Amino acid sequence: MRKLKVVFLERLAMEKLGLMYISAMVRRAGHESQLFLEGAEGSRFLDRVVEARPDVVAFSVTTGMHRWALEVSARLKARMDTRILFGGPHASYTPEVIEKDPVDLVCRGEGEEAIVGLLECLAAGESPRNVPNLWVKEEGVVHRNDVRPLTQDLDAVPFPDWDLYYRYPYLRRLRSKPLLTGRGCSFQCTFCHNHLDMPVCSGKGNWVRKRSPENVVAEIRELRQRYPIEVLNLERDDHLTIQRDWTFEFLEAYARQVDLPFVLQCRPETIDLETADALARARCASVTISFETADARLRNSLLRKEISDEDVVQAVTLLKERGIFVKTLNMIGLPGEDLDGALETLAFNVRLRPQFARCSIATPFPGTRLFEQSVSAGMLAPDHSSEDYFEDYFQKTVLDHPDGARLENLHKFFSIVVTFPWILPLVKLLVRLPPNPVFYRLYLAAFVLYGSSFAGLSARNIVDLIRFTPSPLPAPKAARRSWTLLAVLERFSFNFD
Ligand code: B12
Ligand code: SF4
Repeated sequence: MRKLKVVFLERLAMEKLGLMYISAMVRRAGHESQLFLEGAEGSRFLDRVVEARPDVVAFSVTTGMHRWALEVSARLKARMDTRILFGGPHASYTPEVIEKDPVDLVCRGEGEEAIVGLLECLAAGESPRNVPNLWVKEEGVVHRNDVRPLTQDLDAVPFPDWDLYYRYPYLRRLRSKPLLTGRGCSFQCTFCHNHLDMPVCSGKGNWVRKRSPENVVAEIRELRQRYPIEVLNLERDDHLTIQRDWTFEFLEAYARQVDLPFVLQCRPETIDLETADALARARCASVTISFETADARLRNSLLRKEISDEDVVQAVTLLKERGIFVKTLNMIGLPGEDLDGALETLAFNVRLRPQFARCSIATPFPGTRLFEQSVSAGMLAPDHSSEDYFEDYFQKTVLDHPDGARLENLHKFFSIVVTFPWILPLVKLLVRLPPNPVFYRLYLAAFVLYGSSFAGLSARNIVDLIRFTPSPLPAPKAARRSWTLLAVLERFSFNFD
């Protein structure tokens, strides 16, 4: 069999587990894989790729960031003959991206089996046009394949190929490492990827899947043997505590076999007395809960969160009583929400007093129900293009919002006001000014402060992250390097002894 080489390209200065899983499969199938991070490679980024002579250049794309991938692909294709493969959320929900010039292949849904199928065909000199999950463009014709059954036994998937990312020393030495205990969430929130994935995978097996606690613990052991790690990041699971029996079994195994603080993300109604106690026993350092908005009507009819105020208050109280830090996730600028509504969400957070209140600007991604709802509300053009999205949801609203500018400004001050509520009267005046780089910098500074105080980031970690973070695409000058840095700091936003 001919040995092939897959080169993954990334803009983010941090790990994507999806790519690590795929890389592990590439290697298991006897092929080579390598990753180049734009920020770390600097001006030699593209030269390094060309020198690596890849058979396939692969990207994991989100909506907005895909423009960077398109641009890099076009520049690469001008310099070498290679195949360009897009996978990840934007490829799954907007596979039509294959119509863009430089893209040859798109993977919808899970990529592990698809990439192996692709490499098998290429190694045998055959066309991959029938490989499930792939859309394949050959001589201008797009071959669209169905999605294969979902991987049901996650224990059978090899552990992520950590070296893909941790060959970069600045990532290896970061104190927290991520891990996934499962895939999928059964709720149908209108802004989230889950309700998009479910129909694509309908009839293909259970969407919500969990690894066995033993398999997770085995991965933690191996991670600890190979890399420095002080906190385990379980925040990448959409909803860690989704299955009650599994949760207790896992926390019990964790408390018995792993002595490491960890952070997670889950729905608030799953935190009752018993769960909170089990979390504390297992050394849980922080729990992230998202209720998005204080307006229960918007939360439960527009967003379909199915979460009550009481659920939130109970979870926050129980966790804080046990010394577990609480982080909330909020969204402002929803269709139907004005500045007063957003201020209510802020006030709710002030009452809850979480250790950190993260806020994003509501962004309806293509395909989501929230996108349709925004179109119906007359706030988004039905043909709003993927090309019009920012790389992140920390900058501007994509909605035609009457309160847009003031909401964008409030977003910049949200976390700061929750920590220092006495500045609210001043902020109410400031939000009337036009959005500007100073506010953005303040927002960034709050994250850095938060990141370094709650995350235990060393000064070196912070310098590294800023250094290796590339600038965003169309962004205000002041936002240079900010967005990824925010994401990175967010990634390390945990507390530990
Ligand atoms: C952890 C996380 C992050 C982390 C790490 C990023 C990452 N993608 O790993 C951080 C904090 C950096 C982050 C940032 C952002 N995120 Co995020 N994030 C997630 C989250 C919760 C988990 C990702 C994960 O590990 N999934 C588990 C792995 C196994 O699945 P996967 O990544 O999808 O990969 C599988 C397949 O997609 C496929 N695949 C993926 N990549 C590739 C590549 C190839 C070549 C192939 C063949 C297959 C393939 O195979 C993988 C294995 O089966 C997801 C929601 C989710 N559960 O997926 C949101 C999610 C990906 N994020 C989202 C968003 C919006 C963002 C931000 C824009 C937010 C912001 N900061 O403003 C940024 C964009 C960052 C970027 N440029 O990619 C959206 C994307 C929506 C969209 N239409 O693009 C999601 C889907 C959440 C949502 N709103 O529904 N995120
Ligand atoms: S509960 Fe969370 S992960 Fe589940 S669908 Fe809603 S937003 Fe997505």
